[in-house]
Amino acid sequence: ILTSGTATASPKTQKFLAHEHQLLIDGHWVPATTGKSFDVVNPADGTTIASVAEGGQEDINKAVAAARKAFESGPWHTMTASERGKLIWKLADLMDQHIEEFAEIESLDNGKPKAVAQAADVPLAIDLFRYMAGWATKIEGTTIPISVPYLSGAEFHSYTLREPVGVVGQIIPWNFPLLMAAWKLGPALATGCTIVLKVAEETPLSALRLGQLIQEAGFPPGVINIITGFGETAGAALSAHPDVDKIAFTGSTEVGKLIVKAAGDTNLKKVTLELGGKSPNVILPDADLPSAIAGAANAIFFNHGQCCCAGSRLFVHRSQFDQVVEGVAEEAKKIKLGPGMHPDSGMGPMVSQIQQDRVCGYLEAGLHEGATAVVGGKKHEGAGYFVEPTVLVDTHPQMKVIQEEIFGPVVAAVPFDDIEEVVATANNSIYGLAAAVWSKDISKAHRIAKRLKAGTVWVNCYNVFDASLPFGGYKQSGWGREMGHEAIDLYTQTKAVTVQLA
Ligand code: TXE
Repeated sequence: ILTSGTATASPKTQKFLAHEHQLLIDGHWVPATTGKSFDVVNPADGTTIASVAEGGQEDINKAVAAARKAFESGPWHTMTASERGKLIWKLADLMDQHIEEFAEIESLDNGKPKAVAQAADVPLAIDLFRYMAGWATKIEGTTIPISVPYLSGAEFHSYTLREPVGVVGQIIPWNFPLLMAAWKLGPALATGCTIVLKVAEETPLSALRLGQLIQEAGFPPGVINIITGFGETAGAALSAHPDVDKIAFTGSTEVGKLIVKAAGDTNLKKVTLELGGKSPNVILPDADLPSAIAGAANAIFFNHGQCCCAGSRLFVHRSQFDQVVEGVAEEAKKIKLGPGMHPDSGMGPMVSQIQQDRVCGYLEAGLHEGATAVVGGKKHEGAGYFVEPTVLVDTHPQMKVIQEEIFGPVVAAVPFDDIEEVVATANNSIYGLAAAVWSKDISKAHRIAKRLKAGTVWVNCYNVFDASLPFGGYKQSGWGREMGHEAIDLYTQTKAVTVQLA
């Protein structure tokens, strides 16, 4: 583990961290109604880096009221689509001026290497806003020829309008704090919704910095409200609020089910969910092995395995199993663990002690049930919430490490003998978020891609994202899609208008 040489944050970031962090409601930064706040911890060493307001039920009520007012009667309501698009683009331009600062905040708050945040999280978030800015002016209805049998001779002109769904509650996790905020805010803004964003308690900071830029860009008051607070209080209040028209949630499948229940028990608000995964990564015997091995390592170790689409089940043909396992284990050994702010860190800590304990609990259970760790297998003792990159073998299908999402740098490698078998095993999961196939035979790869029950299938690559590609889950990995035009569809509703011609 890298212990010395960690860079200190830039003066800009330090100034931001030292700031008083409040809630953004109706265009103003305000303290929590209760006056309470909570500490934000740097997972690389457990130190407190900031204190943020602890929003609760009352703050959610105020934020929803502000969002409702902005939706029904504020300037947002009458703004043209082009003006909306320009504002979103302006926000992206402002973010462009602060890429390094965002990367530092993300690294200190979440633990990920600053270089990774700077190369992936922040540019992807900016790109998402630009992509969605373009959509604002392209949301169109259709004209539909109708013939009504019981009104013969009557003439009609029918068309559809696509209208914003209304006040949207958005609840996001801690693994890609800024990017998840962008995935949620972008389509909601493009379609003309207003928003109450509840960020994860582990990682509230980058969204608060974004809030400052939202103010600077000039979004009207109440269009975007940002609440820091806990899931069981602020999150639950948002999902049960009777005046919220839709909840968009990313997080655990367990909480996803609570959100659906809260919607059903209150106003049947629309719900979209992006939940957990246990994604299969299949290496066929005719794959280009060096790239498949590097890809398999990236599939699980990127973002410390804290990715909903992490390639956590690695299926390799028996003839190449040992070679691939050894190759992935070698990649794991090369990864330098260290604080995200260390320039040589390849992998930072888990986001929190809770997450470190959760991942280690899975490792202990797996090893106890008979799995073998070829590399890794435990946490790193000492300050910070580090877990060693791990490759498990000798698993069987009933083990928790095969069935459940670990959300850490732990891959289980499983041999297979033929394609029928591997397709069935790959699909044998309650989840269906992502999958990958490695093969030089592109026809075979296409055929398998079609049979894998997952919302995303990568062929000869992994973790490839673009704002234009829909992302979301089959089965218990979720409802609906984020990004692409499907996200636009899910933040709008269709109105059919029929006019009888005189
Ligand atoms: O998630 P939670 P946690 C999975 C992953 C991880 C596990 C637990 O397997 O190990 O979930 O992580 C808010 N009503 N994923 O506990 O609790 C919470 O405040 C409303 C997969 O962090 O689901 C946060 O903002 N909201 C995943 C958000 O939900 C509630 C990303 C996520 O927290 C709430 C994260 C409630 N009752 C974890 N309880 C992915 N799909 O990418 C919590 N929240």
